[in-house]
Amino acid sequence: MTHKLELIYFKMRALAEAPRLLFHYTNIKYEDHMSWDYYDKEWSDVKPNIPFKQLPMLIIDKKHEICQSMAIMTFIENLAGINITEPILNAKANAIMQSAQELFMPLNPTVNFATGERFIKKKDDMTPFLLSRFEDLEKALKDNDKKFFIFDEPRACDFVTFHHLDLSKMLDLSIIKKFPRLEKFSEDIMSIKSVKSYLDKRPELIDVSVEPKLIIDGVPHPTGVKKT
Ligand SMILES: N[C@@H](CCC(=O)N[C@@H](CS)C(=O)NCC(=O)O)C(=O)O
Repeated sequence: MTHKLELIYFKMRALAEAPRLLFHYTNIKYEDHMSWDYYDKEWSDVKPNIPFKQLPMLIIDKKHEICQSMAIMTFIENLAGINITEPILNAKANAIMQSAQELFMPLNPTVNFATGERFIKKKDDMTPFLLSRFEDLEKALKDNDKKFFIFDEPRACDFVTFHHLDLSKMLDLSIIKKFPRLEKFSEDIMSIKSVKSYLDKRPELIDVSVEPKLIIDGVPHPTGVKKT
């Protein structure tokens, strides 16, 4: 059965990124909407009526509103029929996914919004945590001896991890450079044809740490939750 899938988010490269990557990888058609275009209202007016008052949210068949990016990832995996059914492997994949997802804060807000001295302070403060978590992720990859975290083909946990690793390059490129196995993992994800074609055409995030903007249809827009 084909569902109508509408992903609602903001102008930022953050929690909608892994769902978008997984949609492209699994070749599942979906629509991508900015909150203000979808609802024709400011986010502050929309927020109180969203099930968990935050985005991204996936609307299925104009009826089911699914918040929480990890729930969206699990749904896409199930829909594509690539969910990991073996209980132990499934648990390991979930542990990877949650451990990568914990990188969200403060990495994603810092790269998307922080500027000047605040950017530098936040970067310096989070670097020990990033180094420690990257070390754990690198070890998990090495221990498993597969191309990706669970199999030789990527699953939801791989795309969540990829997103945060990829964003860390805009915080401080030298961090991932300390982890050659994670760099190889990133390159392997980026070289998947359907993923590469998405990465090549997604809005570019520019002027990080100065005045972050996304280039949407050739026009630079400041990151944020407001229509520009
Ligand atoms: N745990 C949630 C976090 C969602 C979240 O933090 N969303 C932020 C954007 S990345 C948001 O909606 N910010 C606007 C607001 O809170 O009003 C998830 O994984 O989806």
